[in-house]
Amino acid sequence: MKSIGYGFGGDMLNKRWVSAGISVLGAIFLLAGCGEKRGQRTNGLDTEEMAGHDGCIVVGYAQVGSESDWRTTNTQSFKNIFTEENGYYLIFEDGQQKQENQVKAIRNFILQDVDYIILDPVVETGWEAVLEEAKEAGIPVILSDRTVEVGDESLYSCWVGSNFCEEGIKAGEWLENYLKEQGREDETIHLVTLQGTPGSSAQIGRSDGFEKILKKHSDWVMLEKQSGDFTQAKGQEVMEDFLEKYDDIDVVISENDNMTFGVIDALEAAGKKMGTDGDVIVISFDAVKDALTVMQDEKIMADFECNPLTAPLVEQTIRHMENGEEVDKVQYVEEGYFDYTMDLKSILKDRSY
Ligand code: GYE
Repeated sequence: MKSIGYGFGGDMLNKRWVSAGISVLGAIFLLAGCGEKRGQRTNGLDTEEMAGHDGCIVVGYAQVGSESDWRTTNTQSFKNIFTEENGYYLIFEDGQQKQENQVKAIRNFILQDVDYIILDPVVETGWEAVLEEAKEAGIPVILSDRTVEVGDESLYSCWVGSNFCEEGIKAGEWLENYLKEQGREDETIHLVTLQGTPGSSAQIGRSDGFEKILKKHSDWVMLEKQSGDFTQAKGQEVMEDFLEKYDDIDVVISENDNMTFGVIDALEAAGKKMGTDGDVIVISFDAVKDALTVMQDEKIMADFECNPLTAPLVEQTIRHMENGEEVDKVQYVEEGYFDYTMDLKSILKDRSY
C-alpha cells in the first residue's frame, strides 16, 4: 500500500494539493490535447458523440451523486482535470446516490467501449456482476473515493481514496484528549452518531474507526446511531429525533459536514449551545470551507479532513497504465484535521473549497 498525498492539515494543505495538481497537469500539457495520441476510434463512441474527439482517452466516470459540498468539489476536480486540453474525453454520470443508476452507467460505458471506467461506488457490496462485465470487455476500472468489497480483486485496477477508518480513529482520539484537557475524563459522556449512507466505505470506515476508541472508554455511552445519508436535510431530521429522545447528549459525531450543518440547525432550534462553554461538542468529517467557517464560533469543535481532490491521482494512475506501468492497488490521499484552537482565519484564506 502506498500513501500519496500532498499535505497534512493546516494552512499548507490547500497550496500543496494545488501545486501537486499543477505539476501533474504540467506533464499532461506537454503531451498536448486529444488528436495526437490515439487514432480514429472504432468503438461505440465513433459516431456523433465522439465527433471531433478522436485521439482522446475516453473516460466514463460513475459518480455517487451530488449530496454534499465535498462531492461538488470532487466532481469539479474531475471536470477540471479530465479535459480535452489534457487529452481526455470525460463522460460523467451522476448516480443520484443509487447503486442501480451507477450499474446502468457502467453498462453504458461498456457499450460505448470507453478506455477507462472510474467508479465511486455508493456502497461497497453488489458490484461483482457489472465489474465482471467490464473485465470481460477489457476495460480497466479505477475506484475513486469509496471502494468495493469483492472476492476477486482483479475486478478493479486500483483504488484511490481516503483511509476512512483512520479518520474515525483520529476523531475518537481527539475527543479523548479534549475531555482530558477539560478535566472530564472520569465523567459519563453521552454520545450520538449521525452515520453516512449505510454500507458506504466512508460510513463503514468512520464508524469502525471511532468505535475502536469508544470501546476503550466504558464511561462513553453511545445512545444511538442513525443514518442521515450524508445530506443536510436528513442530518437535521435525525438530530431533531435525537433531541426529542435524549436530553443529555454531550457529544454529536456526524460523519460528514453537510449532515453537521443540519445538526447545528436542530441544536440551535432546540436552544442548545455548542462549544467549550456549551452543552454539546460537535465533531465532523470532511472539513469543507463552510464547516471551518462555523468552527470559528465553536459550532464544530473538530473536523477530520477528507481530501476531495482525487482526480489528479486518478489521472496520474491512468498515465502510468497508458505507459504499461504497474500501479499500486491502494493509493491513499493524505489528510489532516482542524480544530477550534487553530488559526482558522488564515487557514480559510488559503482554502478554495
Ligand atoms: O464525506 C461526504 C460525501 O465518500 C468521502 O461522501 C465521501 C463522502 C463525504 O457525501 O460528504
